[in-house]
Amino acid sequence: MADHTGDDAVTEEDAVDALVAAIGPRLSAPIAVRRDAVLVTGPWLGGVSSVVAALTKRLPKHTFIESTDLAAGEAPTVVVFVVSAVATLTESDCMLLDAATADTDAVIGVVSKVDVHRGWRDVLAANREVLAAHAPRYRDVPLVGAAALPESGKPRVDDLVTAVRKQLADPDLSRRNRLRAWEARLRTLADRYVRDADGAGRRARVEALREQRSDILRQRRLAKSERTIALRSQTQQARVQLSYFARNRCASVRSELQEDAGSVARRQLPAFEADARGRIGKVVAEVDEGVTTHLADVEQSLGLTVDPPAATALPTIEIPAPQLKSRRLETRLMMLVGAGFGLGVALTLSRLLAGLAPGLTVAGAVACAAIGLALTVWVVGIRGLLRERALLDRWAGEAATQLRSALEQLVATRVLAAESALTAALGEQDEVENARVAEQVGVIDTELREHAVVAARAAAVRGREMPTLQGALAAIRAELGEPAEPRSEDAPATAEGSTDRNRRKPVGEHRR
Ligand SMILES: Nc1nc2c(ncn2[C@@H]2O[C@H](COP(=O)(O)OP(=O)(O)OP(=O)(O)O)[C@@H](O)[C@H]2O)c(=O)[nH]1
Ligand SMILES: [Mg+2]
Repeated sequence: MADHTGDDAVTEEDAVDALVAAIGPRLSAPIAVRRDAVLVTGPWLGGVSSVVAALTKRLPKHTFIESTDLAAGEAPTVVVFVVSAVATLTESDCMLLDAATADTDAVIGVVSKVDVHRGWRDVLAANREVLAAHAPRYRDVPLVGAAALPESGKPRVDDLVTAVRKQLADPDLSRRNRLRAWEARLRTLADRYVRDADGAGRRARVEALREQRSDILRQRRLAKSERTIALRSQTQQARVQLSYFARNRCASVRSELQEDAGSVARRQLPAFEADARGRIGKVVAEVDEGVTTHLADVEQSLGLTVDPPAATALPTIEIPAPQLKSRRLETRLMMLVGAGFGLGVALTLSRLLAGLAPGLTVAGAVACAAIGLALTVWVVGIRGLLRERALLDRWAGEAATQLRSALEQLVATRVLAAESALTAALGEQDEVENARVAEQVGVIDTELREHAVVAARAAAVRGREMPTLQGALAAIRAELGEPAEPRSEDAPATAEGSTDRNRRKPVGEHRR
């Protein structure tokens, strides 16, 4: 730089550093390294390269570079921002300008290609308004028109050269640039404190955790009631189906036995009872087995394992043997009636025979008596058999009734036992599930508490560091001649603090 020595610049920068250090001794200095060069930059196709070429030609003692020549962490001494005169500045152009001038206070705005755009003065005036509205620091930025590479004639860059010379000759340049670099640095720090305390990412995570937590608890409650209902309805259904099965088997054994009793022959009479008892025993075993199978299915469908019930003796049907040979009085009466009937038949026959063949009296009488006797024996026998069949029929009916009540009791007892065993197993499984869910919720709660602690810590850091930062920023702005407008971070700082407190509270509330 022609107009001041490097030593001067260092002294001025030190003075600025001392000013900030007086307010915040622990504030870390800007990291940007000042490069003795003029940065020419601007939006795409604005005419940057042409301006660099023209300026290099006109001011050969100075270095003019494009943004690609600038290493990371380097800051130029002056920024020349070139936009075409074809249109006014857009919001994205302003953002590009902000980025280029973050650490450099000296800025010159150039409206290029003025040789072809006749209305460039209007564009320039409009740009001035846009810049002033964008940020106070651009209010007094020098704006010039230029044609670095006109379609015809000589380049028109005199105004630009004058403006660049003036900026480079400004004795205050180093100080202003250092102040601007400090401002950028402090703003970054303040933004970081606000961002940390605000913690958008953390807040999203906390939201997600809360949702997950209530999901887990809700699902647990739902699963529990679903399983209880399933158990109740399945056992209820088992009770109904098994009772129906038992009654059905009873009814069919009753009709079988009664059918047999109705057609039993005299020879089979003694075996009937034993046979019937055998069949009844089989039905009891069959129903018992049916109950076992059905209950095992219920267990399986509920996904529960239950210890098999202690083997209990099958119910026995206690019914006295049928009274087949007892009623003597009735037998005697039957004999008497039968004898009368036989005698009657014998007498009628002998009369008839005497009328037809009078010669055969003796032989006829003997034959008639024999026929009468045979009829008597037959009638008495048939009557006895019918009576015994009726007895057996009644006996079978009673036995079936007893069987039915015994089976109903069997079903009721076994289903009840199974229900209580299943309920107990369900209770155990619930315990295990509860423990698992409690562990999951515990992990979530721990993370929520950690987030709350981190948020509180970040808010505390912001609360502690912000006043110093803002004091330093205000001092720097005053030095740069800018209004000390209240920064947008101030307002949310306290509001956020209280929000954080409110947010933390439910973590404890949720813990049950
Ligand atoms: N009429 C006229 N055209 C110009 C002028 N300056 C540059 N141009 C034209 O504008 C176009 C872009 O010029 P550059 O200097 O390459 O612009 P740049 O901003 O470096 O472009 P990129 O690096 O491609 O973004 C070229 O076609 C130039 O001929 C000027 O003063 N007048
Ligand atoms: Mg270029």
